Amino acid sequence: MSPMERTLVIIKPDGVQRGLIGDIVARLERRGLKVAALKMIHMDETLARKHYAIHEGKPFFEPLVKYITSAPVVAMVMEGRKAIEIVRKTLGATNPAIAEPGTIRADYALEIGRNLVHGSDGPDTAKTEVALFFDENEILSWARCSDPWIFE
Ligand code: IDP
Ligand code: MG
Repeated sequence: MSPMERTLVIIKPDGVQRGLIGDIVARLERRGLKVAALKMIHMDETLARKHYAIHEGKPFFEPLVKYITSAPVVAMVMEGRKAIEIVRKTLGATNPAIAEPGTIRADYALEIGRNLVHGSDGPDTAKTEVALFFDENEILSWARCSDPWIFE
């Protein structure tokens, strides 16, 4: 059986501004993923540049930093077996225009530069991104009464 994973999810400024926090959290939660940490923050430029460091130098990097720091975001740690891959699949392709219907990006967004949500793309990035946004004591290990009905 695959081990429990933790992954970072961010509801980006467009998701917050458009009143979609509840819908986005609900979609992830109702799949069975467990919220291990959640907070609203206004990302500063230093955090944004660190978080998106891999994209530095690309044409969309500066607009991306501007977008992600333009207004508050909601940062979450989601937990579950295969949580990293499951979150990515639930969010959909980076470009909402070609994301599969039924994914968050396809159902709520149109453009790549306003794609609502972030999800870590692998075990290494999940670890570093979670640590970038949350102190260890902000992440809760808790028994959810529905766990045995979700995890075999
Ligand atoms: P991901 O968020 O699906 O992992 P990445 O390729 O890591 O996608 O890109 C990070 C973020 O940068 C995207 O979610 C999107 O907000 C933005 N981005 C990526 N490519 C483009 C682009 O071509 N134009 C505008 N923004 C982009
Ligand atoms: Mg990425």
